[in-house]
Amino acid sequence: MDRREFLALSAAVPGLLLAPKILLAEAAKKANTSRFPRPLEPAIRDGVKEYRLYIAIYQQELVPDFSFHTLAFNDQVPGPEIRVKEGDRVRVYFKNNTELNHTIHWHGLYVPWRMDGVPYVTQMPVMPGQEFIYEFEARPAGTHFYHCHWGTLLHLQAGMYGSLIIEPESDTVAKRFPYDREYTLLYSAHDVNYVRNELDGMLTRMKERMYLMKNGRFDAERFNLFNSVDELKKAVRSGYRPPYTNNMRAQADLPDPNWFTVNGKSYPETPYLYIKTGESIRVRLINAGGESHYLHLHGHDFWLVCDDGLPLEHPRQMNTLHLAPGKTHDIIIEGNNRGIWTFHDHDTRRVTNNGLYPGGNLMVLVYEDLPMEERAVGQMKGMKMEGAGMDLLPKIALDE
Ligand SMILES: [Cu+2]
Repeated sequence: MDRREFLALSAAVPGLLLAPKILLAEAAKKANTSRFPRPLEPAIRDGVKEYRLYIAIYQQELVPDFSFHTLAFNDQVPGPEIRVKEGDRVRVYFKNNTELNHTIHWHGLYVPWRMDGVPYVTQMPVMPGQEFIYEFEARPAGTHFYHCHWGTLLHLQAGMYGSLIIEPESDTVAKRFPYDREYTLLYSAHDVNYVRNELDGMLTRMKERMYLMKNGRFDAERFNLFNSVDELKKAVRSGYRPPYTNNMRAQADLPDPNWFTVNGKSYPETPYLYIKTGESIRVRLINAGGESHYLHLHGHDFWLVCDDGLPLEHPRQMNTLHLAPGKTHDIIIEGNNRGIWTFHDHDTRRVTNNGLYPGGNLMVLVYEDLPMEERAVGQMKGMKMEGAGMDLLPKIALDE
């Protein structure tokens, strides 16, 4: 196959993924359920909901034929969804099956401080091979998430995040906006080169450290380990150079994300939001990454109903929502404008895959009741195009 043939094929095939007739096929709808976080089933012991989470190295495919190495809870990116009722007693057995340290932080929850998952502040890191048991009461109700709090700059974008939904005793959102179905969307941004280099470097240092420890030749200073600020200051006075002094070395590279995901996938693998005319859907938006997103829905205003899991006293309508890092927002979309509509970051850098548009967190809201005669461009009124039956949505030009 020459380049021309390849481009012709690559332009045609991903475009087909979004062709309306395929989007609306039963098989596509069924396959779409795998694009949302999988719920984790608890074991009930003495009235406590017990969950088992483990962390291991995993390979996540972002789009066809592009994978990167990640750290994943239970071999899933995002991690499995934990869904409990307000006030439930929750126990999580967390097993570390990697060569790196980790913890779990319960973002937005009122846990006892020793359960907060901040290494060296609330607990010792969960070291390779160790298990740590987290236990807390599920409060407050709402859309939350969990994530690793060790080496967060790396571990968070490397896949260590998952949704944690606490259902309220009385759902004020459902009372005011009765909804027919709901979806959870976790946003993230990844510098895959950074993740690869960092994971590589960390594993190498870890091996070296373990070797030196075993042979009694471990030097804490060489690994930048100090028991207190005073100890660090003393070392500096006697000639130790902290790694952040840039006069001695190049500045550390901060991640510069080049892949943007929703539920661990980039367009055209992102999930579809299915809706029907007259239905309302609730969408739980979680920003588990380090970038700000400006999410815009075409053809509709939606209702912003929750902020950080807390129901708003005065829900308001909008079509573009700022989802800052660490935020969760719940929105209600009312099915009142039949069609196929894009829902995407209006910061257009984030609808690219390694710099190529379209990609990233581009998604589609799909009306299941779109009539057959409206499904192909060539049959739309007032539009003259060659080749009847062309796709409604842009094809992917991989070399643009
Ligand atoms: Cu971690």
